[in-house]
Amino acid sequence: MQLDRSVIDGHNQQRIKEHQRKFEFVSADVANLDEVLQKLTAFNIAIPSWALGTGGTRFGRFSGGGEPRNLEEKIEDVGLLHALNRSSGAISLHIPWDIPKDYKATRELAAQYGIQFDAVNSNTFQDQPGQALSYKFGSLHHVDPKVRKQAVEHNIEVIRHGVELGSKALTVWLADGSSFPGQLNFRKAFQRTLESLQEIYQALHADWKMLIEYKAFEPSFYSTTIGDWGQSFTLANKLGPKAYTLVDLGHHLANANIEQIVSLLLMEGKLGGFHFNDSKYADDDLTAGSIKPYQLFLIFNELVEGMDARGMDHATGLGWMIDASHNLKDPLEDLMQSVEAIKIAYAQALIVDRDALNTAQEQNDVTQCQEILQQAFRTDVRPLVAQARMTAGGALDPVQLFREAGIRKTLIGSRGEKTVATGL
Ligand code: LRH
Ligand code: MN
Repeated sequence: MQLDRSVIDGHNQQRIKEHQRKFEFVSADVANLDEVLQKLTAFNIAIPSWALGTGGTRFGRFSGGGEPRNLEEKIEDVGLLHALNRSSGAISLHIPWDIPKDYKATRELAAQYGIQFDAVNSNTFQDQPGQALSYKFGSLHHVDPKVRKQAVEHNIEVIRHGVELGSKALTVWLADGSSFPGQLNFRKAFQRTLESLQEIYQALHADWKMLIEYKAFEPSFYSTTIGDWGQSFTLANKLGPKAYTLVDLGHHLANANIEQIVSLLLMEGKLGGFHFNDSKYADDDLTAGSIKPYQLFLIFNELVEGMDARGMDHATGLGWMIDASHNLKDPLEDLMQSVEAIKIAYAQALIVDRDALNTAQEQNDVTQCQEILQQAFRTDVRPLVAQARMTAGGALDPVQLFREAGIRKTLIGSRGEKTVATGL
């Protein structure tokens, strides 16, 4: 479904007065306004192909209507998001959930919507129909070299799909671990994982990255072989310059200081990208910024400081992706809220008075340090994000326009009430 330009213009026309009043108010105090708006306009977050339908838990799944039935409709939905917020210009595919039937047609459809292909994700955490060997006891760390070989070949096949689509990164997340003490030899499991990743690493093209995603637990409930940043960092260092860590915000133990982890991985040149979401308890995969917006701001505060220290381009220097699951909300509304929350946190980090903060830190003026950070966090930057979005051709209020235009109703009309999207 293509959104007509006039629909967005009409929506913005109704809101322009109120927007300009709020924009003038906040921008009056933003010293680096043009830089902030330029950076916000350039900042896009990739949409996970597996989160365009209703998610579920083991206790149930309450599907909404009009969900994408295939890869083509998933690309259309990301195109819709991008038309509304001009900040979702890429899709991250998960293989085998989204195997393209015709690479050329898939590339052309994506180009039609201005959508690129971000990292491709392998899947050795499920057994596929007709699969020779099971991943019940793991994949790259499995005791059986035949199972490891099967998993390595799958990852190499995923790279092949990515190359055909113009992707430049492979994300590897492994459910490999154990659920009972004694079940696993940790040394052998880690060494086998490293050797398997080394074989996959050899298949990477020169301009590709391998993003190693760590996770503390689930579905393994005693140990996870790549369970924290340290294990992912160690593997990335042993593998080589094309290997990096991937930080999924929901994959940490309670109260982990994620912004400090991000600061170190970035300083060491081994931070590859993010899976943004939020959580109260575990890997809840909730809307970004919906539970801990201050943490999201603090993470972007470290990113802006650390990326500037390395002279990295904010928009292209790291992999920016969402990884969420929508059990209750309309998937597209939830994704638009996540993109908005991420850009708000980024905008707040861009208006932090870095010189004043540096001076206060060097003087151990703890109170002043907090005052400076919270001045930025407590600034309502939404008009800045909206201004960047509008000048890029988007809607001033994407969620409201999605509703006003009755887009979900239209999708249900063309796809039906009971359609189910592949994914989690
Ligand atoms: C694992 C994870 C990983 C994906 C999966 C869909 O929890 O975060 O990134 O492969 O979700
Ligand atoms: Mn993830």
